[in-house]
Amino acid sequence: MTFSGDRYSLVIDYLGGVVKENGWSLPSPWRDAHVAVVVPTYNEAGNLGELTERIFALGLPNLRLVIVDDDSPDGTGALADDLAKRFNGDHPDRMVVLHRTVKEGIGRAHIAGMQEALGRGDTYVVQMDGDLSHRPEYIPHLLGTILAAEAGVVIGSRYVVGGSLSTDWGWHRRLLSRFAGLYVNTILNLSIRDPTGGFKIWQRDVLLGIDLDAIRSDGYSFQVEMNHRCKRLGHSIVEMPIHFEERNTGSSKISFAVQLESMITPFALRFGRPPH
Ligand SMILES: Nc1nc2c(ncn2[C@@H]2O[C@H](COP(=O)(O)OP(=O)(O)OP(=O)(O)O)[C@@H](O)[C@H]2O)c(=O)[nH]1
Ligand SMILES: [Mg+2]
Repeated sequence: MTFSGDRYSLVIDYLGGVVKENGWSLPSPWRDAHVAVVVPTYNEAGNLGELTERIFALGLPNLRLVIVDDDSPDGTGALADDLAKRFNGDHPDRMVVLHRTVKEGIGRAHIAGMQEALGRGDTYVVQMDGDLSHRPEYIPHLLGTILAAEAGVVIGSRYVVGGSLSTDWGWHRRLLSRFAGLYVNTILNLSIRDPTGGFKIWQRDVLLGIDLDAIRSDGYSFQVEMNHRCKRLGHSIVEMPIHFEERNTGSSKISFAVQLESMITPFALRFGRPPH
C-alpha cells in the first residue's frame, strides 16, 4: 500500500506548518512519543558526531538513540561513548551504546538494537543507517505518518512519488537497486515500491509479534525479511517519500557474502521451512 493520499498530505502539511512556526517543537502526540532510533555502525567515525547532533536537534524529548557498534577499528565505539556522556548529562539513557565484539552484519546489529529498545519500553522504533544517507529530519515525518496511518511499519521510500535518489548514484547502481526490488517483490509478492530500503519506523507491538530471535538474515536481506514477516502477520506497510543521500564519508560494507545472502533469502523465505 502506498500512502500518498489525503491523510499523508495533511500530516506533512501540518508538520511543515508547525515546523516553520515553532522550529522542531512538535505538538502532542508526536512530541511525546517514546521513540527509539537504532543505528548500527561499523567505521562511521566521520559521520556519527553530525548524525547524533542532528537527531537530538529534532526536539523530541522522549527520543532515545541506540548505537550498535561491532568494535569498529576506526574508534566509532569510543566516539559513541563520548557522545553518550555529553548527551546523557541531564537525560540518563537518552543515548545508549551497545558494544559487540564481532562484526555480525547489519541485520544482527539491528536486532540487538531493537531488542534493547523494546526492553526499555519504547513505543516506536526507527531503524536507519549511520552514514547520513538517511536524513534524521525525516524522523518526525515518519512518526507523524505511522500515527496517522496506524500502519505496522512506515518505510522511507526512494521509489514512491516524491521520493528520490542522490545524483551521485550511477546508472549501474540504480539498475541494481531496481532489480533487487523487482526480484524480492516477484518472489515474495510484497507489492512494496522500495522493499530493500533501510529507513523505517515500526510499531512496538509489530516487532514483538515478529519474533526477532527467529530472523534468519545477518546482512541486508534483513530489510526484506522484516517486510515479509510483517506482511504475513497481516500488518499494513506504508511508504513515505524520502530523498536518499550518498553516504557522507567512509566506505560501503557490502561484501560478496552479504550479496549472496540477499539473493538466497527471498527463496528461503518463500519455499523454506516456516520459521515459527
Ligand atoms: N554494527 C554493524 N553495522 C554495520 C554492519 N554492516 C554495515 N553496518 C552499518 O549499517 C549501515 C549501512 O551500511 P552501508 O555500508 O552504508 O551500506 P549501504 O548503505 O547499503 O551502502 P552504501 O550506499 O555504499 O553506503 C551503516 O551505518 C554501517 O556502518 C555490521 O556488520 N555491523
Ligand atoms: Mg550507506
